[in-house]
Amino acid sequence: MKPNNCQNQLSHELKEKAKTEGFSPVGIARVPGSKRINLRTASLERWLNAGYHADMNWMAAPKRRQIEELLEGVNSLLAVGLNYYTAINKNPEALSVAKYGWGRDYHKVISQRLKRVGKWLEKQRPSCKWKVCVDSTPLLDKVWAEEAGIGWIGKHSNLINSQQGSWMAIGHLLCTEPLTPDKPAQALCGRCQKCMDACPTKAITEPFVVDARKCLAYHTIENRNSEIPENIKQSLGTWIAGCDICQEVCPWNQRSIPRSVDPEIMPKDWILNLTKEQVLSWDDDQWAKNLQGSALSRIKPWMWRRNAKAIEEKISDI
Ligand code: B12
Ligand code: SF4
Ligand code: SF4
Repeated sequence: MKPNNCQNQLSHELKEKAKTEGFSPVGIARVPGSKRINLRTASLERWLNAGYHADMNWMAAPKRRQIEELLEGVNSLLAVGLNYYTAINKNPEALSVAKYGWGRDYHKVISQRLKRVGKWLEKQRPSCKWKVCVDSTPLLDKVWAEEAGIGWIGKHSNLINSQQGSWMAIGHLLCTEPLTPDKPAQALCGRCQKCMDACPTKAITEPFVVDARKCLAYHTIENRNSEIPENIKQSLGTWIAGCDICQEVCPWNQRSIPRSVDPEIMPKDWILNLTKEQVLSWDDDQWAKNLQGSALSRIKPWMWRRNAKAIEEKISDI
């Protein structure tokens, strides 16, 4: 059905509203979306069959393949990026914490702001139902963000925007209102494969496919075993929480990309100056204080200590 002027106007205003909440880029997709959605959903199936999800069994939830299961009557979605790239560097002597975790928990930031956008939409269209999805909701975040045109999925499997690079967290506002879609994004990696070459464990087994069993981010954030596997320890370097290597080398992140000045994105001091001694000596109460309101709270105090010990063992082996 052809979008009418009223629908175009509402779609435009909705995106403007999202921008006033600090989101950039923003875009809209229609459900069920293009054929690409089916292709990417089949890729999820292939990824699961290969066992690349490691112990993340929640990745197999059937809802992840069916957006309609998340909101009855869903017609459209607004996809938003939250830029977490700042002008600040960590202390070069400190342990490395992935940038997504430096500021206030992005789940909280995106969700609070998208809820305001949802309430605004409901005011314009009182019969409209909506739902906010950030990361932990079983939705293929990057796939729908690509469909809404806010970036393409790079060979490291993260979403890249041509103006902003890939340092962004993603959120979605699903709604029952028919909105005017943006054009899906086109992939711009070309022949580059810097991320694949730079990955210390060769976790990017083929373009666009990450085997979590080899990924430092998986082992430092999600792995709940008491020991980090030996082959991973050898490649940890100073990464204690997450890993940014494949994004650090990406040419789209080398350009002059916008730096966030959002107070909620600004890094906490302890994260920029973290030492092994601190990680090992802080008790659970101290960790609880540090991790309050942080996405890094997914990493439990015992995991921080386990990760630090794995780094320590590696360094003492040299
Ligand atoms: C599981 C998960 C992980 C796992 C597995 C990673 C992975 N690549 O799947 C682990 C713990 C390792 C992880 C790590 C990280 N994660 Co994570 N993670 C997720 C989660 C919950 C699901 C991702 C998923 O669906 N994986 C399943 C596989 C099948 O999907 P995929 O690798 O994305 O594969 C897709 C593409 O490869 C594509 N595809 C397949 N074939 C082809 C072919 C072509 C030509 C193209 C173009 C694409 C394509 O289709 C596949 C199916 O969707 C999402 C949130 C969400 N709800 O979606 C966040 C999410 C992807 N993570 C995020 C972040 C920030 C990270 C880290 C950067 C954190 C860090 N610094 O340590 C790392 C990055 C590691 C990496 N290189 O991927 C952000 C990414 C933001 C962005 N700009 O893209 C997300 C979107 C959370 C959010 N809402 O902001 N993560
Ligand atoms: S996050 Fe690190 S370990 Fe995982 S794919 Fe990227 S470079 Fe490899
Ligand atoms: S490093 Fe190269 S191949 Fe990898 S995501 Fe960036 S542009 Fe694409």
